[in-house]
Amino acid sequence: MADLSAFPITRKWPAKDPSVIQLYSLPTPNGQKASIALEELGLAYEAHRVGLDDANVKSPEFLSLNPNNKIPAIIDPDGPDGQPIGLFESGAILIYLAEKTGRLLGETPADRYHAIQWVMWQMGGLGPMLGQLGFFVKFAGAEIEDPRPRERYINEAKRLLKVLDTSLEGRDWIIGEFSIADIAICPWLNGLAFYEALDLVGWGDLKNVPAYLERFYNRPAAERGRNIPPM
Ligand SMILES: N[C@@H](CCC(=O)N[C@@H](CS)C(=O)NCC(=O)O)C(=O)O
Repeated sequence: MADLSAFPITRKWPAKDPSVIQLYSLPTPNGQKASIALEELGLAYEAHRVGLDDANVKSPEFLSLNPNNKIPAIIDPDGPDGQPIGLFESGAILIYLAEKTGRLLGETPADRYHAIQWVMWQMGGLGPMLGQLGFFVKFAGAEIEDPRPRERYINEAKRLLKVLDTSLEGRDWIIGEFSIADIAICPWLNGLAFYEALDLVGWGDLKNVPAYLERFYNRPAAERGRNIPPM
């Protein structure tokens, strides 16, 4: 039986079965990436609900696994060399799970780099920009009178969506075949409806992105993973 007692997070969120991957998350766009990847890959795991309030993400136990106080994070009891490994940052988690199973990173070495390239595009561009858009359009930022931050993030979201739309021309998935890049990108596209920002970013004018998103959540694993752990 795996021993996870070296990970203080397991004191606040005890593992029922320490031999499987432990997921600490919430089904936000970043959280969904980890749960959907685990579902797609058919890996055994246990999901622990971590609220975004200080009592959870800023608890000493959570910070012991992710000093950056953000979900998702995982512990794999069967990491490299059979030793347990803890990981945070959804992009790193996606690459780790894909490499662990040898799946969802393309068939060829070139495809592998293309998948990683689009994961980086999502991590450095789409995610942060849409996150800021949500803040300035739907949350606290909506009260800020200066229109410039709101406009800036709306324009940047439009630009990124156009990049994606053009790159999807003639293909079902962003590198051709389904990969972790799609798992990184689609939960963020899905967040636009929650932010009530679809019209603002010109969703209706996009040729390929809306069908891409629908195709993604039509996958049974994506449909399951989008609600794990329950909000
Ligand atoms: N770059 C990080 C971002 C994760 C992130 O922003 N998580 C949010 C929820 S979607 C969070 O935990 N926020 C809590 C906080 O900032 O205190 C990743 O991709 O894992």
